[in-house]
Amino acid sequence: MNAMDAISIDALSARDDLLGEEERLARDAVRRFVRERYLPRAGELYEREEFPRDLIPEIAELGLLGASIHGYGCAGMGPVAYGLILEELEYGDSGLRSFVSVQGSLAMYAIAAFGTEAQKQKYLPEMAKGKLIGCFGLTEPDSGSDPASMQTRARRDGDAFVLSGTKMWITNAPFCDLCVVWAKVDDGGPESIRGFVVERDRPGFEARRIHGKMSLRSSETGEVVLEECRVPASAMLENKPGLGAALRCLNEARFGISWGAVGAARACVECAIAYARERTQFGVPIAKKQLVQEALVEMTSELVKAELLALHYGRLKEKQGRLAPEQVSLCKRNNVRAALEIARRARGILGANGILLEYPVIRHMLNLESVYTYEGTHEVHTLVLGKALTGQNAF
Ligand code: TGC
Ligand code: FAD
Repeated sequence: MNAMDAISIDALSARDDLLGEEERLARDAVRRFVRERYLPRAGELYEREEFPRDLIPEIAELGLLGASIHGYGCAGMGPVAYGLILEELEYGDSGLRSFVSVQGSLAMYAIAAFGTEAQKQKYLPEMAKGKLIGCFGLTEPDSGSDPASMQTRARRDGDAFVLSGTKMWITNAPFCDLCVVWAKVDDGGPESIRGFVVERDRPGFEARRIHGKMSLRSSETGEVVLEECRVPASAMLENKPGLGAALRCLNEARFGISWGAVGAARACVECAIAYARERTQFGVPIAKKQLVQEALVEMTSELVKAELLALHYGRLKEKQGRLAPEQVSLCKRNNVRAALEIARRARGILGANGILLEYPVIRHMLNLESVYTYEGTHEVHTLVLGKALTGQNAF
């Protein structure tokens, strides 16, 4: 085949044929934004550990904040359109997608699904406009995969609650306006867990930036310290007490991550193919070598499978209104692992150039290490599925 005749990944997967017009339009708008506004700065932002806060108004203008929520100024997109926009954002960088996931699928979703009408009216329209930024505080220094062991407490005191505890690894915390904090009420156990919308200017609330991450560097991560932080009783969400509500928010975000990972993987495959066609060794482009072709074919097959898996579950979610948690686990686990392996193989194909920020591959590879861990580690999702298949709890 002449090099000019090469088939594109899109032509191979033919996924576009399965998308509706509106889904393609939403995808294309975000694709343009990411390529024109984010990618030219991606390496520099990564190097400087900086999230581009100046882009928030444009992200909001595109309708990407709380995009799958209906009403309250949100775009009300279907699951597939929502997935596609996250895929395009993560083609840019996992940190860009994380910002949107945490704002929409975690903080806004928690308020939309479990908030009082007054909380929804107060927060959601401003969050959709990007005027208020939210974060989601579940993880703690001693409580990661096992959030039921959280130590954060909300003590009832008249018509207020007093929150004490530390939340760790909280995306968007350094510049948040509010945090959805999950806490055990009074002396209760996991069955007493409630969500609280805590505004940043409450005395006793502090968000400290975590520096020195070698992954997801262009996402700002922080520690949220609550020291006798008093909030009105009206800050409490109306969730059924227990861990289930927080996990329902995670289902939304995990679904989006399954799509996002595909975007990161696609950026890596495209880069590896282009590089292999250009890079000459032993007198010919390395693309002429069978081992390189085998790697590119494996990467592309895994990418197309991941794309189609996300689309399948997206259509199912559209039809049924929800997915079973095990289906979300299967999709997140498969797609993130596939993306990480694709990124590692792409890194190899680029040789020494593969470690330069000039190419997107090392950035994606390092980012995906976080994606593998957050929103339920790969092992947690293995155990969720293992339990579902065998009926045996192996946590
Ligand atoms: P378990 O006893 O199994 O369940 C407690 C209650 O929750 C219900 N439930 C779920 N509900 C909805 N969706 C799910 N996925 C659910 N899983 C369980 C369950 O039915 C039960 O309800 P009820 O009414 O009977 O009380 O809970 P467990 O304590 O044994 O834990 C289960 C486990 C380990 C799977 C769960 O704790 C878990 O998923 N751990 C991982 C923690 C995690 O993912 N943390 C993520 C933090 S946020 C984040 O990482 C953001 S990064 C975002 C970004 O930057 O993009
Ligand atoms: P641990 O739970 O300590 O796990 C360590 C290792 O042990 C892992 O390999 C794990 O799979 C394994 N392990 C644990 N339990 C078992 C078991 N039963 N069987 C077998 N293996 C097991 N959290 C939030 O609440 N909000 C956020 O916005 C947020 N953003 C994040 C952003 C970044 C960049 C990162 C890295 C994390 C973020 N997190 C956030 C936290 C994330 O959800 C946790 O890191 C994750 O849940 C894992 O917890 P841990 O890091 O404490 O690991």
